[in-house]
Amino acid sequence: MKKLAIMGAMQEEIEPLLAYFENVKVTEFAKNKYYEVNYRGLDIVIAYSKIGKVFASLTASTLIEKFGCDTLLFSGVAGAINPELKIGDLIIADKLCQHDLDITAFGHPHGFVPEGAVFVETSSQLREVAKEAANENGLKVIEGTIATGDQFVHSSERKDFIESTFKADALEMEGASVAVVCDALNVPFFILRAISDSADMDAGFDFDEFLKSSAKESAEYLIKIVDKLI
Ligand code: 3QA
Repeated sequence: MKKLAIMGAMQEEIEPLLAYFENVKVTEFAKNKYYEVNYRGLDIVIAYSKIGKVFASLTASTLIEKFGCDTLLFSGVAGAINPELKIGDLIIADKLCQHDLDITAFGHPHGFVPEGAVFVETSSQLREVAKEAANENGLKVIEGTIATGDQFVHSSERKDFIESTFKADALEMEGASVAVVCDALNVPFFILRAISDSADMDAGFDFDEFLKSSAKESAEYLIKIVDKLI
């Protein structure tokens, strides 16, 4: 690994990282800010994309193609589907899908378009390092499927659809698009999230309440993983 990308979607998701690293150099590009640091000899570029798949794809592509990052780690929050996941719990994606990608009118499964795939897998090496870091620090992490779509899910109907269609454990709005970009550009990546809500009726309320604390859980664990990668 020569240069590491760390991304989030919202400012709150990368704030704890920017607070942790020192001597941050800011570069503006494509209406966004990129934060470059050197941490224990490793060059790292940090950015938040703004919400949703389009912005996340732009940022992931920029981190790789413009800044030359060759590994990408995502840190942020997610809505829980798997009832084992409570607010503050950590999930690392083994694979991701786009729950709102729908050309079923032509007989294709949900989440599929020609020459694509329903699921994109994350790097098993990075997952192994993440699991070691979790063990060493006494953290419980669930490994599972994350479903991504351009919707803040706050109803049991939508949640049940995503659960039954993709067997997803958690949902959010960026992971799968980052996965598609990294997979296409051959960059090993992982998607880490801490639960902020349960994507149900109370989701809006819970999200506002737990965004900061859950984003911090995710970021603190991510730093432990980075320490192991160095
Ligand atoms: C939600 C953030 C988006 O980047 C996806 C949080 C947590 N719970 C979710 C849920 N459904 C979908 N995604 C999530 N992130 C953006 S809306 C709030 C914006 O506040 C993961 C996620 N239930 C803006 C203040 O006006």
